[in-house]
Amino acid sequence: MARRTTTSNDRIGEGGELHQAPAKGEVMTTAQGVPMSDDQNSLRAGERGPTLLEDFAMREKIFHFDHERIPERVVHARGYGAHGYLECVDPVTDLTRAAPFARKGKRTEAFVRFSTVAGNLGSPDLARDVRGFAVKLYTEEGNWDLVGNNIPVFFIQDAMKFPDLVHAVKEEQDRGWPQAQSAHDTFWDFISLMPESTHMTLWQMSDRTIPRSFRFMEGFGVHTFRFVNADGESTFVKFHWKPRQGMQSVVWNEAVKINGADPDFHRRDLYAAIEAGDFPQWDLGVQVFDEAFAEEFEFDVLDATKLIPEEQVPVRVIARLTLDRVASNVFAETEQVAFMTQNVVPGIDFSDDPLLQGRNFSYLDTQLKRLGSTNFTQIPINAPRCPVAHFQRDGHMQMSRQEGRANYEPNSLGGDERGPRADVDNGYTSVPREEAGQVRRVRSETFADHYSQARQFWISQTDVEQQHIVAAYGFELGKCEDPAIRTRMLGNLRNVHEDLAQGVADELGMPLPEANPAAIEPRTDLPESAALSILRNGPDSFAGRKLGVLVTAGSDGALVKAIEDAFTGAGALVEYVAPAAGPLKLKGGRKLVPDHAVVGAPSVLFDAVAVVPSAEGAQELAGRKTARDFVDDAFAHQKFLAWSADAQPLLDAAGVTPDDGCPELTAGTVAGFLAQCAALRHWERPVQD
Ligand code: HDE
Repeated sequence: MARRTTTSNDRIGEGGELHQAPAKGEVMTTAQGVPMSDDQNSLRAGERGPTLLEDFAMREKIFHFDHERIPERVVHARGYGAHGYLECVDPVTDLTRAAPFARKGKRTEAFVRFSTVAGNLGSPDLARDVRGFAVKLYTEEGNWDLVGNNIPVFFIQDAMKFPDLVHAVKEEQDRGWPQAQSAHDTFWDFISLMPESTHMTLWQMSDRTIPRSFRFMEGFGVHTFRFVNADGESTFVKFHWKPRQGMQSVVWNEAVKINGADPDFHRRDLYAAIEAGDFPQWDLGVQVFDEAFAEEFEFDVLDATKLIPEEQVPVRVIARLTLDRVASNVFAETEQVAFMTQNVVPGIDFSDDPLLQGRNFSYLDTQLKRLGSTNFTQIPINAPRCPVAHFQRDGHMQMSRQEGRANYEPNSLGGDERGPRADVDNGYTSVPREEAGQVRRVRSETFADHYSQARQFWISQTDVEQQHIVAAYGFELGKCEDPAIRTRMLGNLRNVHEDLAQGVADELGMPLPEANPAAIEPRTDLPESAALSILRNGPDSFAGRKLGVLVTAGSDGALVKAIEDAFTGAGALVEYVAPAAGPLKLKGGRKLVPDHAVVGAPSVLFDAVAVVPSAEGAQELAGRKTARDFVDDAFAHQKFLAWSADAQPLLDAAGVTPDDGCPELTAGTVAGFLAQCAALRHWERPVQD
């Protein structure tokens, strides 16, 4: 029932309890539809006597409540979803007959779920972790799920090792911690013994795993798939999601603090952006290549620990994804949505990537375990939007009243009694392909180079990004209790790049060990790839970002208005932070209701800050730790920090000496501040840790 205040139709019961009248004439019922007369009191014998077994209404209510939880996802438990659509911008009918790409402007309904991997359902959003990027497309030829991540490579090459990887990263079994973290012994123990994981750990230790929000990260299908056209011709394809908002991450110290200040930071961000009409968008791009390219490429295109540099096979944008509607019920939609890699449609097919093959096997099991019935495809969020007709029958929670007489095929009954038949010409057909070889448990030699692309990733990063990677390895390995794990990991990193290994060794205060033996001598000739860097692919404006404005009673109303107009005019969000949550009056008379009290809104929640208190307000804030931290953290996190002359005492108390990223604000300098903010961070400011 909707929350509301009491109305004249509400009644007070004999015990003084409130009985609310129904909204919109809607009467509360039991699950069987029986109207309820009382939702406050159980049925009892005598005013102070025992509750009766006869109370079917209470029994039913509590029975249902007791069974509300379903098992969370074994990985990717923590996630958040939204609805939207995919719009074709470049029909590629020569490459694929997949329905979404049939013609320019064609829209296909979509549901997307973003997630972290390791943490449980209630874990914080800013854990250092890979993000899931799972897209369900409800095409007219069935559901197509692209169940990807925000990193284009993976930790392992063969599905056989997935349970080991997940066991290693999850809480340690003998102690039950740490939650949502890879910074512990079992994870790095496993990784240090798995050279094939090295490339992925470079991505994992980069800022890719602490995204500013889901809106500002890339997504990847990871595996090589196939496109198949109407003539049955196939090509290989890799899928990319490119955020039209540009890429952006936070810094580690900030991530740690966001987790405390707002553990729901990412889900709140997505919800708020969509509700504000600032719909996030991604370009869907494809790298298309043929068998000949696959043969000549330096690595095996079936190896999920490798990527194909965009410089080698450019990304062609074919569609645009827009998220324009939040889920109306998180359990019904985000929790019950069942993604499966094996959900493909005519025009899409698999490659022999052993990780993908294993996934295709796995995802059906997990849905049965979590959703409890083979009929999970009938839950509205999972149900295809096109007609469904088959002879699958019955099972728990069957919602479909399948009509007609025959529930088998072949049958000879006529008319509607007969039921559906397969369509030889247009039904889904797997690409005919030759497969041969001995049946063996084996890893192809072509998968054996574990370090060359890791090195390519490293040399493609800017200095700032390299420093962050070194610091992240230092932090994570520093959390390991067993020194042998650190040594082994450093031995792996020596195979990637000496600067990286030395940097991490310095962070750990350890000497560099010998390089670990490598199955194949790492290559040093792979060129830099600009596409691998976040900072080289950032936004060109502050649109979609959030400015935190620290105000007090008596702040200069004209200056506050100039800031608000400039930033909201540029598509940014402005939120006000004040000493307390109650309304205050600015100089000039405007009454302002702040969005936050400073105690609950540290500057980590904003992309840039403006500190514009009154002179008196600045004195008062200078005496408050939360206000000093607001300023100090913004500065330490290399944010743009603008201030009015009256703010000086607060800056002094916070120990901040303004640099080029800290312009003094007057009505005339607001535009310059806004322009500066497009760079998102003043990376030139020395790091403080
Ligand atoms: Fe998953 N994965 N995975 N995975 N995965 C699941 O399915 C699995 C892998 C990914 O928002 C589970 O419904 C195996 C790679 C995402 O609901 C489970 C293997 C990639 C999501 C499962 C992999 C992913 C999942 C858990 C190795 C990136 C969340 C709950 C062979 C390309 C989807 C569920 C959502 C979820 C198994 C490897 C991405 C258990 C066995 C590689 C984004 O079925």
